[in-house]
Amino acid sequence: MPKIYTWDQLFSRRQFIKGGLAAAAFGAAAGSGLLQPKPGLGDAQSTVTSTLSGTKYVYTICEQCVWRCGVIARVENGVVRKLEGNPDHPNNAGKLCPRGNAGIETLYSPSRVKFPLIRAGARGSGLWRRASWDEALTYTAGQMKKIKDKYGAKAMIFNSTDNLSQPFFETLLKAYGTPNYGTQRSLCFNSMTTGFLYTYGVAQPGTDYANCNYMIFSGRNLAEGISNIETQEMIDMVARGAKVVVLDPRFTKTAAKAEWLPIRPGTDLAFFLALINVLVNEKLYDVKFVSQYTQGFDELTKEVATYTPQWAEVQTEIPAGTIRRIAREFAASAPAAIAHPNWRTSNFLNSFQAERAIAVLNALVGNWAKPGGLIPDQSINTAKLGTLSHPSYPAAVGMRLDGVPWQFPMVPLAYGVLQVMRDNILTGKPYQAKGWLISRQNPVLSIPERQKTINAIMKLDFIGVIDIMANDTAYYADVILPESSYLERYDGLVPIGDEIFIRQPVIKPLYDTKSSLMIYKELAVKLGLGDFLPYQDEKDLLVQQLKPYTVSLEELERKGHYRVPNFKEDHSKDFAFQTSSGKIEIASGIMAQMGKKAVPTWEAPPKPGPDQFYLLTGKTAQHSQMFTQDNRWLLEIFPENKAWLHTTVARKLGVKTDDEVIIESEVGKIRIKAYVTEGIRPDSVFMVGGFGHVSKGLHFAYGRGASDSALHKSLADPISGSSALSQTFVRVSKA
Ligand SMILES: Nc1nc2c(c(=O)[nH]1)N[C@H]1C(S)=C(S)[C@@H](COP(=O)(O)OP(=O)(O)OC[C@H]3O[C@@H](n4cnc5c(=O)[nH]c(N)nc54)[C@H](O)[C@@H]3O)O[C@H]1N2
Ligand SMILES: Nc1nc2c(c(=O)[nH]1)N[C@H]1C(S)=C(S)[C@@H](COP(=O)(O)OP(=O)(O)OC[C@H]3O[C@@H](n4cnc5c(=O)[nH]c(N)nc54)[C@H](O)[C@@H]3O)O[C@H]1N2
Ligand code: SF4
Ligand SMILES: [Mo]
Repeated sequence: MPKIYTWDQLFSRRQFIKGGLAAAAFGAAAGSGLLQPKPGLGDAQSTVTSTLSGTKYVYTICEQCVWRCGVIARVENGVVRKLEGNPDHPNNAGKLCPRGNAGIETLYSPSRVKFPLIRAGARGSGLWRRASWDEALTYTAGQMKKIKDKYGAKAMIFNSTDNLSQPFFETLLKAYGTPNYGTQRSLCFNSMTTGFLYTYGVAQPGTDYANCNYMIFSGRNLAEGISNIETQEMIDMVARGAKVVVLDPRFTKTAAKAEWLPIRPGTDLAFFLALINVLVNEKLYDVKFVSQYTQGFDELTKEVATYTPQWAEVQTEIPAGTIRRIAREFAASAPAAIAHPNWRTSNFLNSFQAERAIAVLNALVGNWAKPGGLIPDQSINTAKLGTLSHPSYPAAVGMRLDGVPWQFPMVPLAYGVLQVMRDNILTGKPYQAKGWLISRQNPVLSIPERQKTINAIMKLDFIGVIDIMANDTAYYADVILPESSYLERYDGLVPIGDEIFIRQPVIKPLYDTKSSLMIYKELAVKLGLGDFLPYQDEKDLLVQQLKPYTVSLEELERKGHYRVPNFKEDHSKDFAFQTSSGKIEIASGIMAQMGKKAVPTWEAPPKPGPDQFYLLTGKTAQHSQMFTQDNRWLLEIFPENKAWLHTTVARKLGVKTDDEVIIESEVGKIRIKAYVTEGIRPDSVFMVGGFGHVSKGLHFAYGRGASDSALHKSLADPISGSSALSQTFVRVSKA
């Protein structure tokens, strides 16, 4: 009879300290206090001395979020002591954010899953038994085969969020033959990428901060929703005196560096339509650029005629005079002026229209491919890796459970609609899903209506999770395949511009864990699909990726990056817009074809009822997504989320900062501490997402703060599939 462990036994600190290697590492790096002062790199002399005494510096890539900054790890006698930013890396130019610095704690965390686990009690009961890798993979493959044989490959769903080895996960799911793949995109940027795709034929144009003199952000908080180098560039922009405007119902750290416009949630579209109205009426647009590169201007002129600044003032609560002034300032700075595409624009169902208006506004001032403007498709000018040849994929048979394209004909296939996929596990329509394999994603906390996600999991025959820790989704899994942390493993190589970067182990794995590259490979072998991932081990794969180049893997490991010689940028296609007309589509061909208004148009967002508030969500600089809330170093500087309430609202409720409040929506109810501030509109409540974990396997995060995903309604924009995370209205009362 195998020994059965509870989560407490598996992950208690006492248990952890008993483990030999782990104990050494824990004692050295994590210490007894919550936040051990981080060891400094030291001066040149001590560096030399310590090199003699077993110190090494290893180049690698951060994975405390999705941004992929360059890291130099200082390792002393097998213990990681310090992570520094790699000054030669274009994503961060030598700087790490708080989360990057705290990566050591991710490595040495007692919440790590240290060996494969198979569920030994009811789902979510927290009872597990240790399994060997062979047993865990055989079990996983067995379940997946059974589902495929009985119900077809389509009954198995694969999920993962952006990561370096994601292409190999995608290979596995295509080889398996399912049409069902869920990423985070519809919770994140679908309205932006779809809006820009349907205007420019480019989903994510870049932004030239270095030369830009006027930037408008709407719902983008770069100072806290960090994109490392972009955050640095934005700060540099402010420092050199360029103008930044921030539309946000909340006084963010970015707003503090800018002209802050506390816009009414959901009305950014009205603001941008009014800017377009002023540009058109006052002939402030780039006439030559518009006639040469765009189509649909006349239709736009008619549409925006009524979207005056006075009209927009009523919607947005931003004075008409301010709107008109900003339109004029923006045009005067053009083409070195950008209405930023933003990022997590999944705020309202009308966010797609807002993004289309933003895309069109940029086109009107002709900032495309100009200094200080939007930068065309950067993927063209990126070094190419060697590819692996494999058999052709089987046809993926069946309708997609996320409704693309049968319910969402305009959502690009690659983006999907994750929240609808989850809903259809529950409805069983158009067919019943039976299995879910999830890698590097935490849908229990990231998809709106948390309880629905848990119910969906309970309905399945099988759920397998690949994670480094006992996160919420893993807590409900039948099998956990533990990945080595990013400081212990290789991943696929990363080309950026003319350079190729490597993630490599800075120490050997502390536990019985594997890289996802090998987990996918070994799972593929057990499924009889080994030929699709044709590498023996990680190094073999990396050598194949480097095949087009003369550099050896050893040299890449030593230097951390490789610059492709004689790399020439290709700008010949900058103005070859991949739209149906070949032009920038102010009037979108695809919108017209689908019987919708082709130019950006006003869609009124719903408003909260009396005694209700908009519920806003977002990031804080000290945490990543649904992941770092267990990291003790980060908890030291941001211990829990609180509900932001405006002073007048708090007074009315009789609530002070740190008093508990009850927040209730149509779908859920939570209890959370209040944070009373002038920095939010009186009609809104804000919470940082990612807290309120349900997994008892998370030592430090369990029971901290509350999850707004328990309150969020599930919505999906019919055009982009975007999830509308600000379109939930709540009631607040004193607890
Ligand atoms: N530190 C840190 N950095 C991160 C991440 C992280 O988790 N932590 N995550 C990364 C990821 S995946 C993403 S997508 C980005 C997200 O980066 P951002 O999109 O910049 O950040 P968010 O905080 O998600 O949302 C920004 C703001 O939108 C505001 N908002 C809500 N509704 C509305 C509205 O209707 N109109 C307007 N104008 N504003 C509104 C919120 O108040 C919030 O301040 O950050 C990335 N960087
Ligand atoms: N309430 C609310 N909901 C949101 C948002 C919000 O602001 N508020 N933001 C939305 C946005 S913008 C996004 S992008 C999504 C993100 O939502 P998800 O993609 O679900 O969230 P992540 O936190 O990125 O999930 C990462 C998972 O990977 C695990 N992990 C971390 N490192 C590794 C590793 O090296 N290997 C493996 N295998 N696993 C690892 C973590 O433990 C965690 O379980 O959430 C969306 N949902
Ligand atoms: S932005 Fe911060 S957490 Fe993200 S990769 Fe860079 S250093 Fe790491
Ligand atoms: Mo995101």
